[in-house]
Amino acid sequence: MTETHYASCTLCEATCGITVTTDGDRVVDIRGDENDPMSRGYICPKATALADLHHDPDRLTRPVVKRDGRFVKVGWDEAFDLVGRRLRAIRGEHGKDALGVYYGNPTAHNLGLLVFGVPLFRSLGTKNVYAATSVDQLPHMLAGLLMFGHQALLGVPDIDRTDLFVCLGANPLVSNGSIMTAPNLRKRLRAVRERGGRVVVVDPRRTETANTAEHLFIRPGTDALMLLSVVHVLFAEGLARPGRLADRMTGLTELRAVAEGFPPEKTAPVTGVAADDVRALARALATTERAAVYGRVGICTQEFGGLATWLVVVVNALTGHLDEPGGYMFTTPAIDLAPLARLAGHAGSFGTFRSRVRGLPEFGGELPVVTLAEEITTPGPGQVRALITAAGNPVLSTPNGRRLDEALDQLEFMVSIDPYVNETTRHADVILPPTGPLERSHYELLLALVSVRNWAKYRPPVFPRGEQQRHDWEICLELAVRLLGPDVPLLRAAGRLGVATLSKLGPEGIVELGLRAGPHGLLRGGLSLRKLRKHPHGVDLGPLQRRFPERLFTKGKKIHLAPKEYLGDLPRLRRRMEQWQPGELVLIGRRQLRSNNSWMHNSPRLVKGKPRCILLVHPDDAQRLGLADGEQAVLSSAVGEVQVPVEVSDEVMPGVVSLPHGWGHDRPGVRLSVASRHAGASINDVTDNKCIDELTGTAALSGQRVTVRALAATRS
Ligand SMILES: Nc1nc2c(c(=O)[nH]1)N[C@H]1C(S)=C(S)[C@@H](COP(=O)(O)OP(=O)(O)OC[C@H]3O[C@@H](n4cnc5c(=O)[nH]c(N)nc54)[C@H](O)[C@@H]3O)O[C@H]1N2
Ligand SMILES: Nc1nc2c(c(=O)[nH]1)N[C@H]1C(S)=C(S)[C@@H](COP(=O)(O)OP(=O)(O)OC[C@H]3O[C@@H](n4cnc5c(=O)[nH]c(N)nc54)[C@H](O)[C@@H]3O)O[C@H]1N2
Ligand code: SF4
Ligand SMILES: [Mo]
Repeated sequence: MTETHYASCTLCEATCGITVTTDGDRVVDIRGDENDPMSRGYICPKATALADLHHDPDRLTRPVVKRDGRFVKVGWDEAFDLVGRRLRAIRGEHGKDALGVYYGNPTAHNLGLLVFGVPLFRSLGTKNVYAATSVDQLPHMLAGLLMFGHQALLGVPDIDRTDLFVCLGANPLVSNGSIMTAPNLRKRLRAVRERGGRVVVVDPRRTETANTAEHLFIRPGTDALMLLSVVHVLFAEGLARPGRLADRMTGLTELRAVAEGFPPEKTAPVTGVAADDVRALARALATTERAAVYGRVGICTQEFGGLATWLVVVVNALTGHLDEPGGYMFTTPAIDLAPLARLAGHAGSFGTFRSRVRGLPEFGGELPVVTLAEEITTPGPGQVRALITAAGNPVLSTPNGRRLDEALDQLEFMVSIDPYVNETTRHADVILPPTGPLERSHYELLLALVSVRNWAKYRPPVFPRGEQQRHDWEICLELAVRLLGPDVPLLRAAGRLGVATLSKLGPEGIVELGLRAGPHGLLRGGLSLRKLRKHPHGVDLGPLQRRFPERLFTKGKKIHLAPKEYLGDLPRLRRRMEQWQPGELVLIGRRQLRSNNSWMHNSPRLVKGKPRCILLVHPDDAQRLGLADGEQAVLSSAVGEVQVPVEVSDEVMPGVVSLPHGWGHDRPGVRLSVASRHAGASINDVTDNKCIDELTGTAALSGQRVTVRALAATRS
């Protein structure tokens, strides 16, 4: 007999509502949930792949332990005993910093990892906590911290009400939006144009999004220069009008002074964006009542990611679009993590300590992952000797992945909380596999902070978890008990409840407490878990509201437009501008609709068809390098090289080549039977972990210098 369930696709930030039809323990069908107030029936091709994931014979459902180089199934107690014993011994002998942690992207989409995992990692007391943050959104969080006083204050473009959407370094038609939860962006962007508005995409590639919009090519890594020129024009032409919040803003004088040195005519040769286009953009932003500048991963993971991300906020503020409808706004989430985090002392921190080997700054209590490999391989006090990974695949997803791949082999012990034996977890001594997305309940804790409307959604599991399975939160709670004993902040935070009660409470209990304490909870008839259960499609809480100044966490509720950290980084940018040479060949990435970072290539329906790990090369460069369409080429850098097929395309600007990330599944020992037949090559075997945004320690994945040669030429 078939049954219908309402669930969420937790693969990306759009978090679309889905309707799952099951027959016993089988998924029969997955469709968009027409009644979800946010997604209204929209899904992308990845949602149906949740069925492949659920039924994937390669997915682990029981713990495995490595014996004589092979993984063998064991019971949970045996696995937990081993992990507890080994990690305690290593910590006992070498101190807390000897334990390292890396947690990855799916954490953000997993209630259990958020409320039990992250607090566990923080409670271990080690400096060596690493996350996907530093190959992703770290610069956005830094801007939140330095400008508004809280790392969780991330601005969201009010896309449904804007008349000018300027999109830098993002391709929402493929990524489905990031720090902008807005399912069906194709429809939402079409609506902007249909109401007479404009969409302008600034990107080194004419992306799928750019194809439906106005497009300006920009040379990778130069957004900060272009944005400074926008600021220059705003001041020079008397267009800087911050509006309602002007009285709260500090740093206007400093901004005017620094922007003076960056007129568009001076930056244009380096950025590739014509001075006239920059002037026109500045004027349009200043004169359009509802406009928003939005920047995403392309402006974060580059040499000047900190500066570029800061300047996006600055331009929104100077043109009066900060915290205004149709502009750059802030949410009112039903569970508001920002004040809770502040209570717990986690409003954010930057540079309070530095990494041991390279001296990179901590952010939010975590170190940049570009330095993890050397923290493992460099002897001395504080060396990482054991590693916990959770929901991460840093061998494929962080720069110089080969180096990390080798470093993992030197660990004394490694445990991974992950459903797959993949490029990273193959190094583990123990793998603890959690339940899958259809086997656990879900509440959108994080994405409600970055959504284009306010809403709340709770979804019970589609399938009950099997007797022999464990949820991520159960695994993390058990590890907390084994590693830390009952007297840990994680457990203390819940009062004197103790492990048994916490385990009974589970993520649901925590959601219930959070809802009641949240801004929608205290109202009469406010939100509770019971109410959310009665609305299985989710509850719409309306459009974004003005939140400033109340929402500011700075002293005196100020908005700091020119923090000294950014001003101090400007000489580095100026040097780069002055030393720039034409003729460099640089590498950028590319996301693909049927991929999800590195980990969904084991779904037959997502990988079928032509190979997709292909290098895009501009026709001028192809001619110069003697490359033809379909030929194999060698892409190389200072740290490594890969062999990839070439597609000659004027989609990329001259001097730029593009390769998608997340491929390279041919390493020995991975247990991904579908993915390894469509292996591709890993872009991060070529990216250098020494190329970083020096201000923030974020990986500069984009804009690294590379060389490309025809494979045939190599042979002859
Ligand atoms: N289908 C699919 N969806 C995904 C993912 C996936 O792997 N596949 N990953 C998810 C994750 S983890 C994230 S963080 C989001 C990211 O979401 P987006 O930020 O929308 O992701 P990208 O498609 O990588 O877009 C980055 C764009 O920046 C451009 N770019 C590169 N360098 C520069 C530069 O220096 N300046 C400018 N202006 N542009 C530059 C690239 O050409 C690219 O078009 O997507 C999420 N959604
Ligand atoms: N060159 C280049 N590199 C990039 C990027 C780029 O654009 N270019 N993008 C960067 C970005 S934005 C990101 S976010 C990172 C992603 O970096 P990571 O998060 O390290 O990598 P993912 O590929 O997302 O790997 C996710 C892992 O989590 C496991 N997993 C999936 N679901 C769950 C779950 O519910 N619980 C647990 N415990 N495990 C789960 C999967 O099996 C997989 O091992 O990659 C970054 N790397
Ligand atoms: S856009 Fe696709 S992957 Fe993202 S939540 Fe929706 S269905 Fe899932
Ligand atoms: Mo990401």
